[in-house]
Amino acid sequence: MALTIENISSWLVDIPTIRPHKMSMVTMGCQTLVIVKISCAGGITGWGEATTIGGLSYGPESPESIKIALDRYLAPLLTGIPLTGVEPLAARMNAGVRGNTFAKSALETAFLDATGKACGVPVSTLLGGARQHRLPVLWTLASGETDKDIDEGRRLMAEGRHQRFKLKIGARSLQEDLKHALSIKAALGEEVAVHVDVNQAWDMSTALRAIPALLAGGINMIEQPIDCHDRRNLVDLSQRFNATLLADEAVTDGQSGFALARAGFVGAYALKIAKAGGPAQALKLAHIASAAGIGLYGGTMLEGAIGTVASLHAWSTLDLTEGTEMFGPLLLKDDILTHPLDFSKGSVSLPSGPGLGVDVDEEKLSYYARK
Ligand code: MUC
Ligand code: MG
Repeated sequence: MALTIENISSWLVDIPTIRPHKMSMVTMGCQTLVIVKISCAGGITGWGEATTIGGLSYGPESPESIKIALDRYLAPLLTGIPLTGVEPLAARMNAGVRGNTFAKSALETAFLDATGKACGVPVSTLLGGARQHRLPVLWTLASGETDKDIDEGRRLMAEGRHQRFKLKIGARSLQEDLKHALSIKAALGEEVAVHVDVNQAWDMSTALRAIPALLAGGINMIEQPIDCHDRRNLVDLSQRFNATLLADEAVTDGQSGFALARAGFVGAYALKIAKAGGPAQALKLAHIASAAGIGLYGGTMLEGAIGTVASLHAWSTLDLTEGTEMFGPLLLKDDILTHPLDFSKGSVSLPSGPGLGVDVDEEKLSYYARK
């Protein structure tokens, strides 16, 4: 079966967050979703989404550059050509456009949605088949204030929403960060898994001082403590401590994942569809990691519902040793789906309908779309 894309439309959709989300590189008060709709011959449509975090502070693409890459460069490459699946799609995009994996991820997602609808199967089936239909979801405490984070964590646990948490640190001094993280961990309790994400803010000597202190306080997973290019020291940290080192910014696609594994890394990889160029491309990194004995974590680029559900279809085909953080839609004040995703009891359910299994409310889309 081949699909021919006849038209590609995109929108920048700004949705406020429920509270400021403070990370080492930026504090976010609003998320911009780059929404893509492809219309195919025969009347089939497909939806995709790309997000980044804080403009250009997280990755090499901004929402505006993603939209330009889509409209100006990728759309003309793809329209009017019959495509039989995600591999010919990726080959065509990669032959004409270097990098720009966030924009390519939105298009691969939309193409998978349309193909799933045309074949009458969920995207997870196209990606190998779901091994699980509910996926665990942690929550990130990142209000920027220790007491607020403790109250938020306790409330979410009491409501039965989340039992596992991530903390964003790295913006303050090491002393302040340690006090913040260890106070939250102590307040939430021994049983509650808490990990920290430093978003590359430390140098090696800071990491060597910080990790033993975090371990002593019961925090035993550390995400991207140092610069993503400092591969040698990331490998060293992963081998040195009885902690799980989670590589995020350091691994994007299969190639970077292979290079880090070959260098001797022994932690886990945060998978993100945007870093790899789409759900199918992210699975290539996952399979390389698994072959190398490296753990898997379903990561988010703080996507809205479409990017989140696309990721869930991919993650559902894997054995995720470290769970997921697919809470993006819960951080946003609103959604552009007709029916929101079903989050409950620290998990989210994988929609079972054809394609992504979700419907977009086009009135809401145009309400929130940047004019
Ligand atoms: C990141 O670096 O992991 C994911 C969850 C969250 O709170 O921030 C993001 C980015
Ligand atoms: Mg991270």
